[in-house]
Amino acid sequence: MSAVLHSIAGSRSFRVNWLLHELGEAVEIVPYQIMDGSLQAPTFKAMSPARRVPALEIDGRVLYESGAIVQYLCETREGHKLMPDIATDARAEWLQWLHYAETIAAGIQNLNMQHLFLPKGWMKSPTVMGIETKRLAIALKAVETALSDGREFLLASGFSAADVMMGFTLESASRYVRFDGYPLTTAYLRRIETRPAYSAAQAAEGAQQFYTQDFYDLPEQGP
Ligand SMILES: N[C@@H](CCC(=O)N[C@@H](CS)C(=O)NCC(=O)O)C(=O)O
Repeated sequence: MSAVLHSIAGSRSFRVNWLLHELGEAVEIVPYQIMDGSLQAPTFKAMSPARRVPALEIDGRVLYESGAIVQYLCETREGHKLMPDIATDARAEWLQWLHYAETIAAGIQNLNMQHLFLPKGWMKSPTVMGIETKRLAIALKAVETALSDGREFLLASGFSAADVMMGFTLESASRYVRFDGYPLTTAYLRRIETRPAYSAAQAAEGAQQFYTQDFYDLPEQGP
């Protein structure tokens, strides 16, 4: 039976979608939308207590935290090179990147709230937007620094599920932070986008649901 992925196109569920494609595992995608109330449906709430995507029905269980799902898939599937051996330096580094992707995603989420979802201008805070943009720019520097030794992916050993966790996250980050200052990260992003499983996952979920602009500038600060 194929896995069932509850998903919003262009959200963190892309990580799971992409990884399943990297693993060559069949997935049925159930689409939701961020603002139409579909995440509040009782059937979905029963699967995802925070009413967020991704939620994945797989192997007779439901999992609803993207990093945990990525690690679960790597640990339970065989014949791939997406996770280094346990108790190695590379595994420690892999785990750190897996979770660091959420540090970056949290910044994006805060900026999405300010720029995209707060419905009235008076609800938005230019101060919070400025601080969150700066914090995101700082968090992104860790990726640029890691790539500065010439490695092509987050781990020196090559492409792994850590890149899957980071991939969609960087694409969204580039809507808020100018990537001119991050040339290695820009090249890395282009590299991961050329993976066939990345394009196949994008085709499977359809157009992203969040952004109508390539870049969101900070609003003018008052007095
Ligand atoms: N840490 C969770 C975060 C999940 C999350 O916040 N998902 C967002 C989409 S990227 C969502 O469903 N948001 C809906 C909402 O906040 O109402 C994970 O990585 O799975």
